[in-house]
Amino acid sequence: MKITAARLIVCSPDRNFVTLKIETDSGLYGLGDATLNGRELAVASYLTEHVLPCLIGRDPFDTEDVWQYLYRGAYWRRGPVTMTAIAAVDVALWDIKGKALNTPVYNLLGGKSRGGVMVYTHANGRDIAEAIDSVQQHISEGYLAVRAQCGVPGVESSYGVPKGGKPYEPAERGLPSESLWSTEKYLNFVPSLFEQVRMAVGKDVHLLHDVHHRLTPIEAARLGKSLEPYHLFWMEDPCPAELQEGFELIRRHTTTPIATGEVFNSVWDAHDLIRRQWIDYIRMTIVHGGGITHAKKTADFAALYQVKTGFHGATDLSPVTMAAALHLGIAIHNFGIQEHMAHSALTDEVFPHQYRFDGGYMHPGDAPGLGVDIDEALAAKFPYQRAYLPIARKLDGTLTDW
Ligand code: KDG
Ligand code: MG
Repeated sequence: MKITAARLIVCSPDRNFVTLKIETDSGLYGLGDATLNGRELAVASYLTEHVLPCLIGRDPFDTEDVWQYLYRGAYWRRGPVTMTAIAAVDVALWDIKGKALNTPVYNLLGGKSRGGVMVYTHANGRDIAEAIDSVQQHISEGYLAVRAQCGVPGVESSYGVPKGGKPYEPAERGLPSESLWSTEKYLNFVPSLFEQVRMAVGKDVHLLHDVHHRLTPIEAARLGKSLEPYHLFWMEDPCPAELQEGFELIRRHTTTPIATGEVFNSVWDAHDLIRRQWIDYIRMTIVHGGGITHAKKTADFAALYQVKTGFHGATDLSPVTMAAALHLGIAIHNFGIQEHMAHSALTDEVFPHQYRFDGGYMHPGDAPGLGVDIDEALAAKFPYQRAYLPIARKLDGTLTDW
């Protein structure tokens, strides 16, 4: 089989997505997600100008060789733009491979290690009462694990809390908005949030929380310690992770499990975090971390150190990435949990898919390949619109991590 064509579909059904379609001389095609929130066209250009012309004539079964060709062969390597572009190609090739062999992708990755993929979803509220309602609502929908975020008194527009009654969506059209941040107010508030949520929902529900890179290691250590009585499933991205050894300090002080890595793009970003066992869950996602080929290797490396996966799954990762994550998640032994922030009904219509939610677990479905398609005619009705993630400043105006 040979690749005959490769092109991008850029659309915005409620939010921007960049999708790669690779066609072959057999008539089969595969889809890959190339969405990098707020920097979509950089990846589109990298693919169109530099990658797609090199794919024509290659055998889509050669996922390892194509991956090395795009990674080592470029000389310039790593970084979110490059690794998202490589991921799009890699995932599309796995999709073709599954279709050609008439089997779901999970069968090519080891088969099923479990009956379903446990997912967590997002609960949020402007105050604690609303946050508790939201957690309970998701429990009644069948979720076994829920991430709780809440407005912090005295802090305008806290991370993860929707504005104006709309579902929470991180990227906004127009230029980047600015939000204000106070570490002191946050650290004083969050333990009371989880004290009340835990009291309301009992011991069995898995509760998670995303700090979104906003603390220093010693502040994160204090937070982790103060949350210990409420037995969180994890404390996510407690601080920016460029300084991997910062996590050693957090670890020394708290038994609250730690997850990080949604902004990572290769195993080298997490190398020390994993081999020193400074984290419990690695969140690097398939779309930003070089595709199924590299995510599988990263998961296997993490397995040696009893680190599990907890792949990023926000709405800026398209249904193609969600499907890929479910195929990999059901296959690997050290799967931990999968994030599931549901896409809008319109996004789901543009990307018809086989995966489904049932009683707290998701299943990738048994269709050959990934089990996701794109309705190109519908996608064309929703053209790309520039959008950005917000930025954050401390109360004195200093730019800080959003
Ligand atoms: O594009 C950024 C979002 O994906 C991110 O803010 C969401 O932190 C996030 C999460 O855990 O889902
Ligand atoms: Mg996060």
